[in-house]
Amino acid sequence: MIVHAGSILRFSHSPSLRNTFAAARYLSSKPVTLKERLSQLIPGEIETVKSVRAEYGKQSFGPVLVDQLYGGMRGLPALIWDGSVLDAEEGIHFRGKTIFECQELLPKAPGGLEPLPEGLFWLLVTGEIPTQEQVTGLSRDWAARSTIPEFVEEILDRCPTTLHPMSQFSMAVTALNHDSAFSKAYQERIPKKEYWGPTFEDAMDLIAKLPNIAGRIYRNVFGQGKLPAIDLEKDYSWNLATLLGFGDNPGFVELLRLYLTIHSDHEGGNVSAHTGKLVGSALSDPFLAYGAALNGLAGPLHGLANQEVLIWLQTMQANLGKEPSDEAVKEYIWSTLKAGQVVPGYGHAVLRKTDPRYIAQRKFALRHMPEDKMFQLVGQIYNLVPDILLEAGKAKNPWPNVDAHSGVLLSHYGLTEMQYYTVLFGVSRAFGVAAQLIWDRVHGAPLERPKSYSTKAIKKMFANKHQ
Ligand code: FAM
Repeated sequence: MIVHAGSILRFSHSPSLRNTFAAARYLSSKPVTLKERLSQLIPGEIETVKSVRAEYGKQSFGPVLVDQLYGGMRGLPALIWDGSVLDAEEGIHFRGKTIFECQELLPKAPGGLEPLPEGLFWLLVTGEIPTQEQVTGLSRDWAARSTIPEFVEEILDRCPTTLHPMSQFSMAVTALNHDSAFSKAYQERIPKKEYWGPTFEDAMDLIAKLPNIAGRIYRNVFGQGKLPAIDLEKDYSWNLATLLGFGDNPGFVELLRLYLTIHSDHEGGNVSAHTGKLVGSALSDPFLAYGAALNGLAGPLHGLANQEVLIWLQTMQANLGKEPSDEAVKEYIWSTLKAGQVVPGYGHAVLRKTDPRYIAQRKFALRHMPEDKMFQLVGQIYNLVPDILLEAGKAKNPWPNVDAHSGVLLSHYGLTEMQYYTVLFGVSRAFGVAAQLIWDRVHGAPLERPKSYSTKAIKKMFANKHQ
């Protein structure tokens, strides 16, 4: 039996027919593409949201405290984000799956051990683990869409090498809006229920074009010669590694697969993800929305922390030598705190345990570079920082986050230009933001518009209430 995707499209919200579909997927001569699978899932998901809103729409999450308005909205329930949920103790779950489950379940490259980020994107969009064939199809689709317009190349080529790579990155991504399918379709007044289609195309184009942008920035800024062409038969990470000049190093390519998978999404409230969603809610296309998200990722308390960690570690090594004693390292950590600075790579607004993204990278390092002195220093610091942060008494979470580790792995393979590290974070974070932008258009998510208050209004509101 050969069942074509299109023929069962209309019935896919019925569970029994979904099973029929699942079987058909394997019997069909052509694997179902991500867009076909998405269109099968949409009717059921729209019904689910309708029924959740009908049943629980008037339920309360509890009080909103004045402190939350002043305190960066910590813990304030405010957003829907389907791709991932962050548990304070267990860390990120992508569509219910931990990083370690993803490492086990997602398809790998031939001979590789790390998951292909293509598979993670499929999981973020559909909630399903794709087949190897589907992931290969996605690699090919992205490679075919990867060319960037000449004028974007020129914008990048004209940037001074002193302009931070993240500024160049956000500029180039924003400029991709020139060819936005959503923007064009909106001007042509397509009906609202069809918005998701061109948004999907833009999301796919966005992800596909990031390697050529990121590669060009790297080569322009750090003088590494001409950009090679994308290979249509290779996976996304191999191509990105090749554009950066590291494609012939299998260890680096594997690292990139892991890196792009674990940095992709961290639920909706972090600065980059929320910015993407917020800007997208104005019906700005995915390029404009993600350009804005990148500007948030470029802040030192968010994605730039990976650059900050390496600067901090290198300064420590320059001052204390390559194998400093615990006492010397402790003193260095205290001197950072006493100077009024944060210890980069430690602490988190939501997490209260060691970030599993840190653990995944540590396991990778133990397999590939146990003798690396900088890796050993990262391990030594891990044994010292938490007690010091607890003693200092301010940070709610004394444990390391993802950024405490990533730079050391990249620099081990020779990617030592730390000002560049957040660009790689930005390539990965596009996966999570893009997946949510698609679903926001499916559900017709409205313009975000929370209420703000002045301090005067707050004083007036509560002046006579608690006396
Ligand atoms: N070193 C020193 N002080 C710290 C600290 C750290 N690593 N983490 C938190 N604190 C301080 C914080 O600055 C604040 O001090 P003030 O009251 O004087 O403002 C206090 O402890 C309470 O902060 P918190 O409630 O524990 O954390 P926040 O939710 O306000 O902030 C972070 C969370 C991530 C911004 C903060 O932990 C931090 O600055 N860490 C270092 C920078 C970093 O690694 N960022 C990357 C985060 C990462 F997950 C990502 O987004 N990529």
